[in-house]
Amino acid sequence: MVHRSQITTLTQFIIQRQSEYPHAKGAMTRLLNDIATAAKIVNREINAAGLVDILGTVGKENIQGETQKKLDVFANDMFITALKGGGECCAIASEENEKVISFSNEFSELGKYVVAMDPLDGSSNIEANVSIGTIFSIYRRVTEAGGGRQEDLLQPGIHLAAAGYIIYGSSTMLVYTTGKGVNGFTLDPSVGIFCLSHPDMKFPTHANIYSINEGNYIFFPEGVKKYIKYCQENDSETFRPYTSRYIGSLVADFHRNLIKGGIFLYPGTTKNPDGKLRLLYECNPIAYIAEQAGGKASTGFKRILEIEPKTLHQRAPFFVGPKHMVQKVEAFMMESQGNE
Ligand code: P6P
Repeated sequence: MVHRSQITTLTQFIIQRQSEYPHAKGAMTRLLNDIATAAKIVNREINAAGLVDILGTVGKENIQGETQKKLDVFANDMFITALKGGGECCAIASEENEKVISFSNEFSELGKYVVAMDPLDGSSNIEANVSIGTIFSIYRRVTEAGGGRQEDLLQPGIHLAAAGYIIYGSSTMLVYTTGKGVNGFTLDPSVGIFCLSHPDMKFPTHANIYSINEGNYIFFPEGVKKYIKYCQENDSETFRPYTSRYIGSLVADFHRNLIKGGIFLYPGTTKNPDGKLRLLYECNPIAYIAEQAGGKASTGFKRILEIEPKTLHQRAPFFVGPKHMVQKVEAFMMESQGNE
């Protein structure tokens, strides 16, 4: 933790880091600040949600067929408005929108970046006052002119320029990477400033948490079933039996595992072979952060960041956490391949 007297704000930190990128002209700095601004507004609404009529549903479904919460729509609108107004982003892929939102502005040069985002992940937990989050991926555009297009977003995670999440919890934090480590900033709500609180975040070597929805056990692949039993064996040398922790909100589960040391698993099942989590705006950004924090992220057979996306909302089986834990579940998956 950082002492209050040594406060580095997010803006100061991003600007300091900008100097490490010789060709940087400040666009990424401005883009990340645009995201932080929208996050503060969303945070205010979430904190007030229990008091005003912003809980509940808008009576519509999003393109995922999931009932849209008022806060889902509010968060989506806030991030789109901030990114469009900031001028550094030329297109957005959002969990809440079926197609790419493209910005074409004849008055000024268009932004060089595109953003894939889940504006409010885990929103089904809002009524239960469980921590929820925003997840974002930032790519450089690959098309030359005009508004951003789908091909600017359908890039593998290895091409990410930045990725991060905001967790709206007991405190609100913004955690991000631009490829040179992971840093966490805690919002001081009294002044509305994100302050560096978790510099250079890494998975702890002592890791003993596993996070999975065991209610789906009978639908899991053989390799996952074997891994769950491995987690439950009694072996003090490898800190087993592990502790089971699962809250059903990806950002909250991943953030806890990053801080305390643990693996998160959302496997494919016999019902949904590609699992539930979306590659572009859930798996890839979290995988990039995990790798930058010394961890690993896999489908059980393949590095998440090397998947070539074919569609905006495609899903992927997702195992993410400390390297040795992900390698262990991969070993069970390889060993059991073909036994299904
Ligand atoms: P399940 C929330 O709806 C979410 O997309 C992720 O935040 C979370 O990890 C997952 O779904 C939980 O899914 O099937 O365990 O309820």
